[in-house]
Amino acid sequence: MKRILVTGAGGQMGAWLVPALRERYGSGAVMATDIRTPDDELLGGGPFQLLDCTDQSALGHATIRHNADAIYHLAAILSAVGEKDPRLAYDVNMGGLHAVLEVARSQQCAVFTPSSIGVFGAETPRDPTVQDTITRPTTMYGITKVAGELLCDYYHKRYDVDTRGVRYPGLISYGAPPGGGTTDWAVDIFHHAVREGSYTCFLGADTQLDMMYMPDAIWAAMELMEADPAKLLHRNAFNITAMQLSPESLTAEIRKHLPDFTIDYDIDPVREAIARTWPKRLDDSAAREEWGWQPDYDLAAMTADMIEHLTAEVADGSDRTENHNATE
Ligand code: NAD
Ligand code: AKB
Repeated sequence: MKRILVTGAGGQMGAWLVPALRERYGSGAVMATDIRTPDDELLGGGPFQLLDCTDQSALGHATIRHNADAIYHLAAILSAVGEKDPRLAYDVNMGGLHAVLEVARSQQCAVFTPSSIGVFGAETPRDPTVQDTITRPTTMYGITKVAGELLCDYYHKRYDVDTRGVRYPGLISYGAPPGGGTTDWAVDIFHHAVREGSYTCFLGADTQLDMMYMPDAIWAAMELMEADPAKLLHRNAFNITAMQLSPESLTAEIRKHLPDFTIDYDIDPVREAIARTWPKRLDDSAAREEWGWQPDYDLAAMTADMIEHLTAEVADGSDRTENHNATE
């Protein structure tokens, strides 16, 4: 029987991961925590505690009280917000992870930490980006993610903490809005397409990035944490991918459902510059070989599902579009 604590549970990923964990392990077995209180319905009921993940003492007490044997550490400052406030990104991303790993070491917890395509930089081959390649990012977010991968490796080798993680590409979902990343356009575009029929994009029309639909991202996190440890050679930093998108290719797919949808461009130089250092296409063969990763959703299936759900949300007035870390 697993007992799990989730940090940053009120964000884009937590809104999907917490209900999925609760369905698999039981509602009371999953303690959701965040520095802000999310909407009640977002996490589907079950225990919640306000918690700053950089506060190691509070995190330790919460872990002991909940008798947790695994921590899913989602709390982070994403790339675009991180470029606005690099100090905050460093403090939360490094301080939070260090606190989580120290608590995990003393309480014998397993740890899942998402890494990101943000670990790659201008010197990395972009198409494809193989598993073991140059990781010299140009953003504070990327720097904390590379350092985070190394820190997780260190705690595993030195203290035998069962640390695991994946490098997510941009994640697309309905439900909670995205938290201030370079890939947020691929979520925003759907909300605007369904509500207004038009979207002004902050990346260029042909700027291609690697992407994934949230149900696959959630499956990856849960499956990796259940995988046979003896087979995990790249335990803290598996490349995983599902699809490759540019604003113009996603627009073409959306128009199959909403033929009148229009897009124009008002390019944000900061996010465009970041995107041009990130992979166009990841090579995820290590994840496929070592723990059986494979995505369910391609571009067509993801687009159809997003539009169906957002159309229903707009009709019943429940769509959430407010980005809690909006960078504009
Ligand atoms: P998000 O910004 O939507 O959510 C992060 C959550 O962390 C927020 O609810 C925020 O309130 C919380 N938080 C911030 N500071 C905190 C603190 N000091 N203590 C506790 N909570 C704090 O991010 P997300 O999209 O849900 O990302 C989850 C993880 O996945 C992050 O590690 C992120 O780097 C990674 N990731 C996300 C994407 C993506 O496209 N969403 C892609 C790659 C990797
Ligand atoms: C961001 O754009 O910062 C995130 C990520 C890819 O890590 N979505």
